[in-house]
Amino acid sequence: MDCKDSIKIKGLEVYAGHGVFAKENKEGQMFLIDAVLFTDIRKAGLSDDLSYSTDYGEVCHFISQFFRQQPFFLIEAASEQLAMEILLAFPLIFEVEVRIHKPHAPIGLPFSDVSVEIRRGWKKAYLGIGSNMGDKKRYLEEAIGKIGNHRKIRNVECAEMITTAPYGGVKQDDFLNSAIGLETLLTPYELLAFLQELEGEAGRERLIHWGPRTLDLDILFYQDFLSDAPDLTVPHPDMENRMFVLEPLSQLCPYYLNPVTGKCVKQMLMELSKEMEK
Ligand code: A4P
Ligand code: MG
Repeated sequence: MDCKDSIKIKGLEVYAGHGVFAKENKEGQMFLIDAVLFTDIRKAGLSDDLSYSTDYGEVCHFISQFFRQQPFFLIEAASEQLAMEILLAFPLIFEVEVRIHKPHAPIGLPFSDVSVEIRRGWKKAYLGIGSNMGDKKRYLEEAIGKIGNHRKIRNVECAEMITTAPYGGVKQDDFLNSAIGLETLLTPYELLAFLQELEGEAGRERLIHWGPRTLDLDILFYQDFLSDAPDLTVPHPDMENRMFVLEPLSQLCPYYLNPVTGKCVKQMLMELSKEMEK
């Protein structure tokens, strides 16, 4: 989301028991909360209709209630959980900045304030999915179902499933492949860990590199995240050589740009098709 519109809440007072000391949990103290809600305001602005926006009064009550219901040791934890819950409860907010002030923290020195500030939001990601063992269609469908049921994943869309010849030189059965688009509150590494959990649940064994598998899930793109770490390389470094990736991906996001090469999915697909005709 490129939209820079926001609704700002400043200095919401909430009396709560967060802190590492038992006295803080028992007696409580005053916290001040600021929140910036990033949301597209255009439609509400033109129509003057609240149903196209998020009611900031409702958000304030939500924050106040959440903040009082469970004591955290750390304001870091309180901000993290609060940001997630706001994003889950108010779907039009695509990003949120939360700042928690603890001006009466028991520091034992004169000071005016201490605060923690974080920014969290929904990120767009695209995955490649494949199987070439057992009931391939069921493995794909089950994984897609589990991805859709994850609390921190929404708006899951799938390309058609296509049968593809094995790529990479290992003699093996044909694959069933597809691509998945989604929005997530998971970080790239949290998303990878979740996908590896799903591969494990499908009985995936890592015997031969590029060999047969019940389920393979790769992160192709994750918003503007770039990484060349061996345990997570994003964008997927070999995507432009893989018809079984580009074909389904081009159904979902033909004009999505690979931030490394500057080429969109459709262009990569056209170039690979030409290459293969030679
Ligand atoms: N890893 C690094 N980057 C990523 C990423 N972006 N997404 C690491 C997911 N994982 C990533 O993967 C090995 C390691 O890659 C993981 O530990 C992870 O931390 P793996 O799935 O355990 O092993 P692998 O699948 O043998 O290797 P790799 O490189 O993932 O293989 P690919 O690239 O998935 O290719 N032919 C057709 N027609 N259709 C296919 O789907 N798939 C492959 C496997 C070969 N030929 C195919 C197909
Ligand atoms: Mg893989």
